[in-house]
Amino acid sequence: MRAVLSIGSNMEDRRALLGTVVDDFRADIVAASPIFSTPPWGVEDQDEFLNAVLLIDVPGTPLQLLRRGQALEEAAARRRIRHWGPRTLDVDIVQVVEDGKEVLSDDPVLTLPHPFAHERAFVLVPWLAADPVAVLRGRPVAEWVAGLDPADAAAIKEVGSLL
Ligand code: A4P
Ligand code: MG
Repeated sequence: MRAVLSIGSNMEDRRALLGTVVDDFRADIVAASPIFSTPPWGVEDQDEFLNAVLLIDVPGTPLQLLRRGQALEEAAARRRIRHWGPRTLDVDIVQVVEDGKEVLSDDPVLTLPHPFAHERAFVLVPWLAADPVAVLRGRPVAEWVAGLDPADAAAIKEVGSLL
């Protein structure tokens, strides 16, 4: 199964926290974006995030992958205080592709593709950097990026390497 992970942090040692995800998935990583600094989306009165995107090939089911990401969030001592609020580590599954087809799910436990990915510059810009030919909801990610508000896209700034 091929999956696209969006990882983010806006608390504590953000680079080290993103690094815990890289370490856990090291054997599965197909491609990785650089690290980007991104203005907070949704809830704006919080610190800047660091975000990145990983392409991975992993065994198991999408639900097992969700649990693996949640274990990393737990390990980062993540507290769910506020929806869309500050977090030590967020691991979201943006997309799963099985047998060349995008897996679709409207289950609230695991919604696929991620319901907001196509409108989030902090997901789309890193994803395009990791995979220039990526497709989301049948449309090239390059086109989703081109359709973003230019100010939102320009606010996503590369700040270093993830790997
Ligand atoms: N869930 C359903 N589908 C998925 C999926 N595809 N991937 C469920 C991951 N989880 C999924 O998530 C709530 C529930 O979503 C989980 O129990 C899971 O079963 P959560 O992470 O516990 O709660 P949350 O973070 O408050 O909500 P949510 O919806 O995950 O928030 P988002 O969408 O992750 O947004 N701005 C910038 N610049 N960068 C960011 O990374 N992140 C957020 C959080 C807001 N603003 C941001 C960023
Ligand atoms: Mg999340």
